[in-house]
Amino acid sequence: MNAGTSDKIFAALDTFRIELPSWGFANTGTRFGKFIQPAAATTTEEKFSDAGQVHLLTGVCPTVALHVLWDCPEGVQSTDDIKKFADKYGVAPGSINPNLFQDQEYKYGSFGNPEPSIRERALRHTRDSIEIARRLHSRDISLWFADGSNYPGTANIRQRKEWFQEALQKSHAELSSDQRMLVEYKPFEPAFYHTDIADWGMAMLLARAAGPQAKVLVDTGHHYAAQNIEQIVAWLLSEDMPGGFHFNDRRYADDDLTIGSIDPYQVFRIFHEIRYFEWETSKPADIAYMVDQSHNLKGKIEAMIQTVVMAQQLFAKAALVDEKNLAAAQESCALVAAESVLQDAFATDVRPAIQEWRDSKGLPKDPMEAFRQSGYLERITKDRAARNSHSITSYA
Ligand code: RM4
Ligand code: MN
Ligand code: MN
Repeated sequence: MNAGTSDKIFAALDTFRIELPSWGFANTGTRFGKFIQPAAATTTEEKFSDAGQVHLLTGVCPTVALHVLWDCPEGVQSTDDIKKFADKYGVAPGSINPNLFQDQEYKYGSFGNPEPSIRERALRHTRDSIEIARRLHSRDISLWFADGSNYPGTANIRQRKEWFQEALQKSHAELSSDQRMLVEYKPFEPAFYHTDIADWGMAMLLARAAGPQAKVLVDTGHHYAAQNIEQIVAWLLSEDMPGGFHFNDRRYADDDLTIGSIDPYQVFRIFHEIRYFEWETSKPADIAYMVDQSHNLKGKIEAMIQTVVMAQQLFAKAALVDEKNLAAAQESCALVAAESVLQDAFATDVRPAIQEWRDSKGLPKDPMEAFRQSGYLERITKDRAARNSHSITSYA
């Protein structure tokens, strides 16, 4: 590898940060069963401790996303504790995720519920979440809705769109000037006939209607199979609308598998579209990279380290795309040449350069090995096993 190539990788890695989800460290499962891991985190403090460990070894995960219902049991009052955990474990609170899907009241929806008092309750929870974010100096409030219906004719789709618009506008009005609201979409699950915010176009229209600080969040698992996600990203970039990513991989539905485990080329293509936009416009894209994965069978901390390492590799590969050559090849319709620019970058083994980069930052060259050597897993397994054997809760 020549010096120019490793310089490009170093420069790219210097800018790359990815947020960990608190819920990725907790016990989880499928609708058929929960598999309890003795080392799983059951408290917010333990989630901070585990996220802190991943950041300590990788150096690129300074923030942890919080789910309000699962991580802030006392609501706004929980923020004092959370600040303490952040100081103690060396990771700051990141995006704040209101929970508008779990309470019994939300059986028929939250912002889209026909009952005004439930829409009001959902708005109150969103307001509280914005206040939590303000107290924690978190910039992003990340909104995902389970709202939808299971059978044709059972919901007034247009009316619900109006309700969503109204509630999102009211939520936007609560934001401080430095905060953002991210609107996530998902085509199905838990609703199986219609989902109120089913795709990027719906999310974008609603975000636009809500106000200038509202942007779209792309969860890579929230598309129909075969959807061209990087095209969505390119369109959002050209509309100044991407706000963040929830990364995970999938084979069938919203599988929440490890990034790059099924289709690493897709993640590379997404990163490439973002970098190509930055190269062409000389503007940094203001996008938060976040992980949204829950690992049922893999060890949770190992899975997160594996995720971060893979994300860095794919980002570094995307940094090797020769934009000038690509633009020229596109311009002259040199199809094979253009495609090869991407393929050459993707085929480069960036791992040695990434190891050097870690070394230059005083980080372990191999974070997974360092984790296995650290004794952390043995320690938490001992501390947590007894409690976990009685616990069957997921996420929280
Ligand atoms: C949803 C969506 C949200 C996440 C929840 C747990 O499918 O991806 O972002 O907060 O799952
Ligand atoms: Mn998500
Ligand atoms: Mn999801």
